[in-house]
Amino acid sequence: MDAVQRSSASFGTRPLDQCNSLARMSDSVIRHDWSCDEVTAIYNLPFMDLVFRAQTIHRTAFDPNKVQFSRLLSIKTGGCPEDCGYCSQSAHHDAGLQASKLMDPARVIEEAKAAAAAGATRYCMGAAWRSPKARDMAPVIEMVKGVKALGMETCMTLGMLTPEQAQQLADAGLDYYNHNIDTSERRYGSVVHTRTFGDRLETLQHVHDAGMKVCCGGILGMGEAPVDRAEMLRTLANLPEHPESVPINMLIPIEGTPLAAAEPIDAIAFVRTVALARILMPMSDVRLSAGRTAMTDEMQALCFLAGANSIFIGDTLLTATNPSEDKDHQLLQRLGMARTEARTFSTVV
Ligand code: SAM
Ligand code: DTB
Ligand code: SF4
Repeated sequence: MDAVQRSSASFGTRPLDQCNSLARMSDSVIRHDWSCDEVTAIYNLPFMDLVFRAQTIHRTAFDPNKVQFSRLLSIKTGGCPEDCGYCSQSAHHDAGLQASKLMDPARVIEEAKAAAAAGATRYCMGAAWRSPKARDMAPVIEMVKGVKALGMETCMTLGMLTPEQAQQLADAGLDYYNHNIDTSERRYGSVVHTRTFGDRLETLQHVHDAGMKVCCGGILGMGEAPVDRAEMLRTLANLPEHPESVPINMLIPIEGTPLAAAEPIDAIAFVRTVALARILMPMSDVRLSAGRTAMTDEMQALCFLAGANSIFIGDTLLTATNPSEDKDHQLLQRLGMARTEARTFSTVV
């Protein structure tokens, strides 16, 4: 997708040319050659200029009053051999979590039906694995096929994949694979010690080569510097194709994990990072992911203004809490926003 810009597509219910007369298509040129200085300068723009620029770009590709709903399910919880410093599910930390076996596919499909009824258009299934074992592939493939048959988009996050596993999942019809880089390359080794930043990029390549859409983002509030946020997004924007989906998580501090006492990120810095994601990756879904329970309505509204266009709904993420459907409904109503129907990618010229 090194094409330059979208011309006459429509998203949601409104044709682009009606979305906003302020939209300047020249701002939404797709680039893969950002320098560190350029992205840092954007991140540090006066806040009003930054958010205006992000919102202007946002309106060239998306209906600004729509938000896409995804729903998460932990299909295999806890006991993970990786040591990610933020995660409740690592066997290296004691977060008091009960480890479970892989769920039965029939149960997963029942849960997905309830999510569809609540308005979710994408169903994301997560497993606490370093990578799936050969014996895991048949049940996860059954889950993909069953959830797809409900008419939902499917997403999985199962850890590292071989090219063969990625192809098996793609052949089963998996739409998205989530695999986050989580922070900048220079900081990665201080957050995770059991794999490298390069390992993450390798799986992303396998996912892309197998023809699936890439969902890749990170976590803010792990004690990183602004340059780490900018560099994380620069890595994603400079991939040969932008990830179709970019989740921006705010760290949920979990007792028993090494990052339990991390200094919370300033809300304005968080919004700056969302805006930067929107500016660098104009056509990607930018998902306001984990951590919404700790955000005010006003902070979430600023994130939407800065270009976030997707959220997780339902009161649980994988193991942590998320705002209730009622609370989200009230927020979107106050903002005059509505959920999107299934996402349609327009042809890029
Ligand atoms: N094991 C798989 C993996 O690591 O790719 C999938 C599950 S993992 C829980 C998915 C993502 O959730 C992580 O990459 C991280 O971005 C996010 N995450 C995990 N714990 C979090 C926390 N406490 N706060 C915010 N985000 C978190
Ligand atoms: C992502 O970036 N965020 C989601 C999804 N991808 C898999 C996961 C958030 C997990 C939050 C912590 C928990 O629920 O344990
Ligand atoms: Fe395992 Fe994923 Fe948690 Fe890391 S983030 S410990 S890989 S479940």
